[in-house]
Amino acid sequence: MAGSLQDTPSGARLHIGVFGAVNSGKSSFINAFTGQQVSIVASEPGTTTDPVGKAIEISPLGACVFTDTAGFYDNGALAGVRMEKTQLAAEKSDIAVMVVSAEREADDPLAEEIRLSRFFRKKNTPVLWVIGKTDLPCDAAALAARILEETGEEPVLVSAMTGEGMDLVKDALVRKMPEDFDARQITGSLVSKEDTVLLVMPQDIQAPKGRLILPQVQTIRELLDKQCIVMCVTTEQLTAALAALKEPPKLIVTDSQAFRFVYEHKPKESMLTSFSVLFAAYKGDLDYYMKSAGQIDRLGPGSRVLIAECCTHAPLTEDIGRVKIPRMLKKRYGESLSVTVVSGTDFPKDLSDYDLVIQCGACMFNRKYVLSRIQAAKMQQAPMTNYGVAIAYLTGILSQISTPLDK
Ligand SMILES: Nc1nc2c(ncn2[C@@H]2O[C@H](COP(=O)(O)OP(=O)(O)OP(=O)(O)O)[C@@H](O)[C@H]2O)c(=O)[nH]1
Ligand code: SF4
Ligand SMILES: [Mg+2]
Repeated sequence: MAGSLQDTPSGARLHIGVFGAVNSGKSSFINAFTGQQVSIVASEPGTTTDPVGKAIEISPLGACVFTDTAGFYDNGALAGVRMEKTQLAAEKSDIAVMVVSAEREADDPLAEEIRLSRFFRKKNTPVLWVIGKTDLPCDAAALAARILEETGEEPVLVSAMTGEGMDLVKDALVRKMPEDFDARQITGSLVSKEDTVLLVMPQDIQAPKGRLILPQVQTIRELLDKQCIVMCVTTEQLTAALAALKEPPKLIVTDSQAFRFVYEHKPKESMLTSFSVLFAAYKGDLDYYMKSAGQIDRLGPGSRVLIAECCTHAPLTEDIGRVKIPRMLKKRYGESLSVTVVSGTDFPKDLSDYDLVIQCGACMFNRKYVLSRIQAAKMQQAPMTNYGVAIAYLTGILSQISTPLDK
């Protein structure tokens, strides 16, 4: 999802996925709740075929993405493919809204709804049950009682047609909002108010002309919000910047490429970390990534490594995942070490074919989605690290890095 510099990046927004049977009124619900025409509505079942995401600001929830999905109980030829995409949207959701039409009978087993809600429970994803189309002459109260009995959750009764109940949905979503959602910080407790932070940001081909890359922008913004004193330099200006400061900076954050140089030139009082390690902690499970990085030493000729990208971006010539990391690993263990690259939905369910999984930086994705991949790896006891941590480990600098886990 391309956004302007003014937008909150998609990965930092609250992802609200809307799920339910075909024709249950999911698209109408999103349109009515957001007050916008996000999705096409039709009486034909199976109208929404691909997940549709809409970035929107909703007070007091803040920056959200609503994702409309293809419904369950679709008998069409493409139902399997559609359900896989719906499942992927489920993995990304911070909160799930389960829409059930009031037209459903109270003794309907709601099989798919219950199955998906169990999946959400396992992931600790809050589910808000919504009974829609309550303007129709149906026994919504009996259906609500049945859902409560089955799930322990009290559904909110709404009508997209009249707008009834939408305020209750908003209140319920605020209550369901994961407690730590806004509290997560990129720099954690490494710095606080009035600390000086020096950012070393070599401007290479990753950054389009006139722009900064997203992790740099997000870090600067967070440090300003924390009322830190922020100074940004390219590698060449590091020494001059340090000389201009009365005292050494509390923290230096550098691009991984310049880590060795910065490490050798920094004042000993300053903590040092890298953008990629900060983001590994912000977006994933740094502890597991760091432990799994040790697996790199246990690889050998013939080992199998999976590079898992989240999206299908156009690869750069010096692509970290496709070029740099495979080159570093093969230099160590020879050409017989095999590297498989998968993107997006191709992430394999069975990881037993691989000795190590290396996850991308997930710049376009939210924490929930990355954690769902880490969870899958942990359940199979598959070591999983990420680009930033793997590079820091391979270049021997991981042990010298300050991380938000240190405190
Ligand atoms: N009376 C009434 N009809 C509704 C309401 N919400 C949706 N509908 C109707 O139900 C039908 C299906 O609505 P959609 O919003 O397209 O349902 P959906 O769940 O997105 O359907 P798929 O994308 O096909 O899975 C349409 O004919 C809507 O007009 C409502 O609150 N009241
Ligand atoms: S780091 Fe991952 S999400 Fe970001 S562009 Fe690369 S593959 Fe896509
Ligand atoms: Mg729809």
